Amino acid sequence: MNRRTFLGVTAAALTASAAQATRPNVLMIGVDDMNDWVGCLGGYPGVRTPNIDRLASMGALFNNAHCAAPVCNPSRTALFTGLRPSSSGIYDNEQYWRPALPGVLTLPEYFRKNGYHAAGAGKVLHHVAGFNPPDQWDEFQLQIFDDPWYRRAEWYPWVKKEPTPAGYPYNGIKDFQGEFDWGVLPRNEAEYGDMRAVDWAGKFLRKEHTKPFFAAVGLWHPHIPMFAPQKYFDMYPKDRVSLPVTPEDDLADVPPQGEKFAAARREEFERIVKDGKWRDMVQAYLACITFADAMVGQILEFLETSACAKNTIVVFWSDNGWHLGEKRHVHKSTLWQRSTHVPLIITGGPTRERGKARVQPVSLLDLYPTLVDLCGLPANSANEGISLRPMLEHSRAPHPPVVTTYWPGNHSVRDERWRYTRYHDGSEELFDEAADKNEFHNLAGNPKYADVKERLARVMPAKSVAPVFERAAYEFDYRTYSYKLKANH
Ligand SMILES: [Ca+2]
Repeated sequence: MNRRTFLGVTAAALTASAAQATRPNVLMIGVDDMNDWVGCLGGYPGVRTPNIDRLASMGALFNNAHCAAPVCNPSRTALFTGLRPSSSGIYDNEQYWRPALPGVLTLPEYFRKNGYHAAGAGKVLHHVAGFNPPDQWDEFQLQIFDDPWYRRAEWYPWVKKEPTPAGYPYNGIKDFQGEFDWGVLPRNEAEYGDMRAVDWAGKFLRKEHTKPFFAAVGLWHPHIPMFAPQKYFDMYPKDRVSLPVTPEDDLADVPPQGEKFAAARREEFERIVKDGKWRDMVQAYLACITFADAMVGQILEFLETSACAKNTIVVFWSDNGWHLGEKRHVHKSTLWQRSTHVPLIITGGPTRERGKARVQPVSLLDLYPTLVDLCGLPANSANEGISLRPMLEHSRAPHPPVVTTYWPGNHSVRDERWRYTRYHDGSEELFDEAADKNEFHNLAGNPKYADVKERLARVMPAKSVAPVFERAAYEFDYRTYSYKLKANH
């Protein structure tokens, strides 16, 4: 800068550009359907997640973190828009958020508007065409799937279709079609789809950056199909894999709506059990968690050996949890701990008391305002979460109870000790997580706990907006990324 230019610049502009130059970068690492079977969360003794555990030791582990909705699209939409499902009307996987929420700025859009470079790879927002508009990003590398034979052209137009391979389904369950498969693919570790997102992260982090960046790497694992290299299966010999505890009468005290959520994929669970494959499925899930952990480790190594190592906030999250037979259910989409409890770690920025777990409840909805706060950007008044900065600075800083919502009027609230759920018909569940972490005993009918229920009910959204149109209501053009509501809507 020559002297003439220098004199022409106001002090305020100089301060602003100096702030701009020193703003921290953000590196998000998202995983899919990873529940609390993570070493540092203690959900499954014997699980191997050394890299995620190391990340937790370097920053703040939120060990009571919950998704805003217990399934991919509404959870990720809430995280990236900062809006609750009950405010956005995005409750499930079939609902496009973009045409329903015109004018809403997602995290990458907000960071770009404030001078950041926004970049990503893999499954960040929901993975089906129409859910991740490219205009949010300066650069984005799409998800590369391990099962291209399953990916229909109208949902995944960028995927080159391949014939169904010999040996499919790899889990050996005859006629078990679709996405729910597991096993070892006949390929090297480096050839798995998620490794392309890892490669992307390496290239991106080693580049010279002229602007601060917001980068998001979305790993598919341990989402189904649960494919991983043999060595990860070998870490969990089948005879040492333990199954979840599932009492016969566990659903007896669950209201009909809860039972309905749990029954949505019951056929698949029963088929897996009938074929003697339950333990195999648990083994595959563990293998995929450790595979995901290894990929997280590689991304962290890229960061740590890059020029941006010191000035990058890392956020690690999973969009929702996963059932492996608890309450006779596989998949997610319930309002129990198995579906709502997720790993969440933040390092860098103002984080103190590193390695110390935060036990107060937090929501993935809090990430938007947290990152905006940590990077010194103006607050987005549309955000419905709360900045976690106080909890980063002080491990015992308080946080109000948090809500997970699945379809209108079904809310589940967590505080440090309790889970209180109220379904749309007024039916209820209350679990004492300190005494009953498996949520076997519904205490909602016990008058002794009326005050607990009343206190937790206060944070439930008073109203749930109607669900927005499902994607079948639109004609979506992938080339122009435009949505046209069909005539009959
Ligand atoms: Ca998910």
